[in-house]
Amino acid sequence: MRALILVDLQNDFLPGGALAVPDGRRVIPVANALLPRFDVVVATQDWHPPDHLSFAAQHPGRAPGDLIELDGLTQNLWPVHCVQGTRGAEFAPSLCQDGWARVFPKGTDRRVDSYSGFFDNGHRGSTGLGDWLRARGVDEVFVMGLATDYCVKFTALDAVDLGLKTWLVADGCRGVELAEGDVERAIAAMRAVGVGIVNSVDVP
Ligand code: VGL
Ligand code: ZN
Repeated sequence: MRALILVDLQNDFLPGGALAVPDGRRVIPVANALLPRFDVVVATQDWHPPDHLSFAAQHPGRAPGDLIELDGLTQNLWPVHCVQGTRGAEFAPSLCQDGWARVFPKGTDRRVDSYSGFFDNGHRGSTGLGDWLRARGVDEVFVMGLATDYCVKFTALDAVDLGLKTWLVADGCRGVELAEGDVERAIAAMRAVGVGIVNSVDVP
């Protein structure tokens, strides 16, 4: 059984949003076209409390892009984004939500960031997505969304770790690209652990 995992297709990651991913809007039609071809569709939702410690605003004198240590991990600081209950945290209005089986919120613990849709960055807490997929007999996942070099990447890497056959839908992703080459390096890191790279038209 295969599943489509839609990663963080939220207003704040689209142009005009707090953490806009360049060209991010281009992935919405890809998601809408793929959705009806999957029996199981799930979405992750970056869902932070207003005082989340990944926000630069929580650290006087720091700015987005600075690196700090948080909960024993290196943490990139971000602008305030995807705050629970705000418009920025909502899914893109043009995104079709028909047939979604479930939404998995992540990043809800203020002390630790959660790029992956499966686990927080310290791999201490789980969103339940892995168990949920296993309970439904899912053994193959197609991952797409925002952003290639953060949440998409870590979701795909964890999927591989969990023993799922994992595909990246390349045209369904865009990256933040804080440093030039981040997207290319993210794709290389995914490929290196066995993630297959496909375009949406080639999804069987
Ligand atoms: C993301 C940075 C911070 C993402 C989420 O969805 O890729 N990136 N929070
Ligand atoms: Zn976030």
